[in-house]
Amino acid sequence: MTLRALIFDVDGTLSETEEAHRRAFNETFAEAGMDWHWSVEDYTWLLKTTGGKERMRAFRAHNGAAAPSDDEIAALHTAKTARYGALVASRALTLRPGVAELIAAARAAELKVAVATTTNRPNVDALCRASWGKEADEVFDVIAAGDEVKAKKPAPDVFNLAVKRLGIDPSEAVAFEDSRNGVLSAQAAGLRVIVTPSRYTAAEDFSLADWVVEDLSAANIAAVTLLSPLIRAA
Ligand code: XBP
Ligand code: MG
Repeated sequence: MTLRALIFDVDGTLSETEEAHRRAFNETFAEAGMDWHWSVEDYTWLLKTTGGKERMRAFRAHNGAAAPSDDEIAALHTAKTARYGALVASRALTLRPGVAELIAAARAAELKVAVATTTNRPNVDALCRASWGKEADEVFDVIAAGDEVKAKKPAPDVFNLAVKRLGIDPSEAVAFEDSRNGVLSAQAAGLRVIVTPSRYTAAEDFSLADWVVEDLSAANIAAVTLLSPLIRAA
């Protein structure tokens, strides 16, 4: 098997974005005059539902309420995306350790780099502009994001789409994730997965992951690379 591509999740993997998402949701709810406010505790369980619109629908169901309607949720989500984009543009976030270096090293080694994320494409664009000073399609060869697929993680659809756009076999790529839903999604698409747990996912069960490392710093990547043949032979 030849390694030809690295496929990255965005939220929690490239950057600790979820507090910015939570703030954008809460500011949007306040602006709309709603009594919704998501605490860190609320958001920890709400994150198990991937996708912003899906998450709002999950909260509506939790409240046993009929409002807001799906159309209102779609409009709230558009407003939330604008707020999140402005937050990211104000340089509220940084990339996690080793991310920029790993992507640069992959490019230098002529590996393809891709994104497979639940978040919407404008959020990927905003993070790339703020973190790399470049458009997302200059940083990544392939981007599969948000509503491009019908079923979000843990369904394999978004990783399947990234693999298809890369024109490779899933055995030729490795996925990088921070959540259990992401691991299930990548593995269902036939990918091996390296997990870097994030602030909101640290307590999740990663026993199914191929590797778990604290972050993507060079020492951790070197250890994964060095030890993988041994692990496989065992
Ligand atoms: C993280 C998510 C996203 C964001 C919100 O998924 O679940 O839904 O919290 O993004 P991943 P949107 O780590 O796979 O990117 O509001 O744009 O849906
Ligand atoms: Mg994630």
